[in-house]
Amino acid sequence: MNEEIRKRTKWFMDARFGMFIHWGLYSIPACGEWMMSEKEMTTEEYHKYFEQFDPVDYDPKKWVRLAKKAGMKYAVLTAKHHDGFCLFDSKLTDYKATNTKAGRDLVREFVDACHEEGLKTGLYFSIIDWHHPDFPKYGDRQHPMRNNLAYKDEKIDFDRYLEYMHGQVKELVTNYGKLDLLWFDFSYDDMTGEKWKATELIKMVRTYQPDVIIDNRLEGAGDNHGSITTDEPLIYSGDFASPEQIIPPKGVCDEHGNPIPWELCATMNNHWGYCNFDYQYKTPQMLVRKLVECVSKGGNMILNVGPDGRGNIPTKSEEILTEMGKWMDKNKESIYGCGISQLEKPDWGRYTQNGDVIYAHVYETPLGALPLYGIGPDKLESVTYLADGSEVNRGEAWNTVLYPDVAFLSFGENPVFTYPLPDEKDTVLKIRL
Ligand code: H79
Repeated sequence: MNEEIRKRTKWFMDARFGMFIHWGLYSIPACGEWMMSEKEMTTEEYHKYFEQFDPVDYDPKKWVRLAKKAGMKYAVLTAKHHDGFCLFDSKLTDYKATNTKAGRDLVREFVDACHEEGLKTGLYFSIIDWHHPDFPKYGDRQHPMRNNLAYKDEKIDFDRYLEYMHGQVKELVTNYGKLDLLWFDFSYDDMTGEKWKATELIKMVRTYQPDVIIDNRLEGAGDNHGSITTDEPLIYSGDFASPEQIIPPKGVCDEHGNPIPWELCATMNNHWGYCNFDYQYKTPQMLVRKLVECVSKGGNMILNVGPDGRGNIPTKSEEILTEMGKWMDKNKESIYGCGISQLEKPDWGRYTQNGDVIYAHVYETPLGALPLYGIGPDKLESVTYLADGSEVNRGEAWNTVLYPDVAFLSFGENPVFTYPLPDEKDTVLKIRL
């Protein structure tokens, strides 16, 4: 990984946990952000949501405070998703929040809220646009009009689209103060890299926001992370890989096998945009474990919420974030600034590590003493429960012939480590060597 990327991404790698916010016109029909494409709707049909859009409860401070409560360090809002509707006051289109009942620039309020509350600020921007007349339609993989013969022989001027798209990105990077993160979405098939005039785009972005960190989707597509994994990343390679709804089994490495920054983006249920029939929420415990898994593999997790059309984050999402926050309150030290451990993954859970300090995330109650694989009994300096700082009993060093590299911990009477392990409260041990 080049030094520039390492420097830029320092805060991001330390932060580890962020909030993704998918919000737009699609929040009104409430069946996910791909609705326009899935239902193959024309812009005219979709326009009714533009007319209805009236987010009377929009208060981004509430969102940002909830993110903080959950232990998240950054937030990323969809300034524009694939449907082309802009939450910001773009001078290049009328298709924007300013012209709805909202009557104002909703991105500005979000950015201001992040800045005020001290959260790193990110904007998501779709490089795909299903509203713009010069974006490819018939035959395009995902365009709502992909099957509409009326567009079969339509002439478009893609350069005009690129000028529009670049112009909007320029608005975002010049009108809202310092941005910490830009999340472009997404390249596919041969629509990648220079098809988007990505070199020119990134040069422009870096002129105004030299330190902003950028995802890899102007180049990377699907399983292909792009040139970010090579010694000579292209200018538009981005700063981090962005696996979607999958934790890479071994994290993400460059071509030499060295870890590079990455961020899992994941939903709490099965949709990004608000969906009023999707109750398949992951539990807070599962999501905490996924966060720990990301950290233990050198990555971040950006967890999504999909506020409804009025601007409210669903109660269920709020509950989950609150529960995760309770865990984070006690155990955040094992997340922030932490990463891959020098020790192999133990059977009973996971290790994260920060310098010399190892954090043992214990998911399974041991049968008797807990074996700390990879730590010789004489190497162990101290072990405490991260949640309350109390000391964990050192077990007897036993069977040092068979297990020379395993220190054993006995939990016996310590009430923090109850049996069985309480749900939603995975125990973290802080180990100094
Ligand atoms: O913004 C979120 C998604 O809308 C976007 N990226 C995240 C961050 C995304 N775009 N495409 N994909 C994710 C992958 C494509 C999934 C698809 Fe489908 C499968 C498109 C059509 C079939 C999912 C299922 C969306 C519609 C049906």
